[in-house]
Amino acid sequence: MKTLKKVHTGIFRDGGAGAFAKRRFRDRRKKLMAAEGQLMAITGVPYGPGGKTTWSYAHSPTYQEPAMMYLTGINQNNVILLLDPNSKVSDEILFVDSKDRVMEFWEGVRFGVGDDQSLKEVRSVTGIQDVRDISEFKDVLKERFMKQKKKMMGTLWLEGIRKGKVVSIKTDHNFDFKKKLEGWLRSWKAPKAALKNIMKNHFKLRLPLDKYDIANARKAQDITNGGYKVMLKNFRNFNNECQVQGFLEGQMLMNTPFGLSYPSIVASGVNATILHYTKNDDDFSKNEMMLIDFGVRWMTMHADITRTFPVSGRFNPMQKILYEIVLKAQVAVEKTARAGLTIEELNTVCWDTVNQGLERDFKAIGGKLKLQYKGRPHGVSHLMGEQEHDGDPFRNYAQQPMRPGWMISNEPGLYGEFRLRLNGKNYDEKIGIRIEDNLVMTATGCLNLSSKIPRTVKQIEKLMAVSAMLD
Ligand SMILES: [Mn+2]
Repeated sequence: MKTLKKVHTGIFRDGGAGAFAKRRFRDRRKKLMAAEGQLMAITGVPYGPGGKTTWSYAHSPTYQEPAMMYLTGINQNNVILLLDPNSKVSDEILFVDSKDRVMEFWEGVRFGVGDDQSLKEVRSVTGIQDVRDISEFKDVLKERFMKQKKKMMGTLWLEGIRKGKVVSIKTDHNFDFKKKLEGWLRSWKAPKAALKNIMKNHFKLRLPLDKYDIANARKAQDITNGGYKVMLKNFRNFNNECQVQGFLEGQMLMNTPFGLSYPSIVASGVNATILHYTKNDDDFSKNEMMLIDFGVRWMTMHADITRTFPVSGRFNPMQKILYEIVLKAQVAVEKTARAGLTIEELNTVCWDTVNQGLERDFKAIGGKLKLQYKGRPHGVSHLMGEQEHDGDPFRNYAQQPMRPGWMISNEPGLYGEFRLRLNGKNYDEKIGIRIEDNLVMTATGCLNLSSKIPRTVKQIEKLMAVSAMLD
C-alpha cells in the first residue's frame, strides 16, 4: 500500500482535500458543464518539462495545464478531458496514454490504460470512471459531436482584448489543440463557428479560491516567510547575489515538495531597477539596498512576495524615506481593496499615493529624482491562483469588478536615481524598491496572507541586527 501512496503524491494532487478531493474535482467539472451546456475537450500539456526538445532536464514538480490541474488534479503529461453534459451514458471521459513499463523504468510511474491496477487507481483518485486510451480520442469526440442536436464544441485557449482587437496566445499547447480541433471540424463538415472558447466560464469558476486553496496559499506564505527570516538572520555571510539566492531557495525548498513559484529575483543596488532581473550573479556592497522577489508553491497555490532591505542592516536616511513612501502606498491599497472594486481603481490609489509621497516627503525637503519610467512602472496587482500570474494573460480582468475569493498581488514599486542632501550629508543612489504581499478579496475588505512577513523598517532592522550581533 505504501507504493500506492507514493504514486499519488507525484501524479495526483488532492489539493489538501483528502477524502473530499474526488467530490471537489467532480463539482468543478459539473459547474463547468452547467455553465457551458455543450460538449467540451480540454488538453493537458502534451509533452514533458523539456518541451519539444529531446534532451532537457529542466524540471518542475508540477508540470500541467492549470485548467487540467483544476478540473482533475492530474499532474501527468498527455492527458485529455472530454466533458459531455448532455450524455446519459458518461458525461466525462479521461484519455490517458497506455501503460508503458519500459518508459516507466526511465521516467517513473504514470497512470495508464491496459493495466487493471493503474486503471483502478486513476478511477479511485480522480473519481472519473470512464478512462480510455488517448489514441481513441478523435473517434470518440467525432461520435459525441455528431450526436449533438446543436453542433457545438468547447475548448480552452487564452484570448483577450488588446488595443481594441481580439488577440490570442498562439504559442502554447491550448492553441495547438484548438487548431487540431478546427481541422477535425472542417473534415467533419462542421461550420467554423462550431468551436467555442470556454475561457470566460472557466476563469469565472476557477479564480475565486475555496477554503482548501486559501489554506494551501497560507502554507506557501509560511514557508516563504520562514526562508526569508532565516536568510536575513544569516545575511552577514553573503556578499554575492547568488549566495543569497542559493541560501534562500534552499531554505524554502527544504520545506515544500511543490517547488518554487518562479525563479527568484535577487537584485542588489542598481540591479533592482531592472524589473525582471534574474542573473543574480553580482557582488554587492554595504551601502546598497537589495530587492528580492521570491516564493514557493504549496499544492497548486503560490506565494509571490517581494521585500527590499538595506545590505548593511540599517536604512540610511534617504533609503528610509523612499522605502516608507512605497510602504504607505502598499498599506493604502490593502486598506482599499475589496470585492466589487477593480484592479484599475487600486492602481489609482497606489500610484497617487506614491506620487504624493514623493512630493511631500522627498521633493519638499530638496530631494531630486530621475524615474526610469513615465506614469507608473507596472501594475500594482495581478491575479493569482493555480498560476503565480493567473487569469487572462492580457489582464482584461483589471477592468472588471473583483469577486470574493480572488487572490491578487499588492506590489507598489519605485525605481530610479535619487539624490538628497540631509544633515550635511549627500546621498546619491540608483535604487529599486518593491514591496509585495498577496491579498484575498472579501465582500468588505481583504485578507493579507503575507501579514507575518516582516516589512516595516523597524521589523527589518531588528531581524538584521541579529545577523550583525553575531559578527
Ligand atoms: Mn507579483
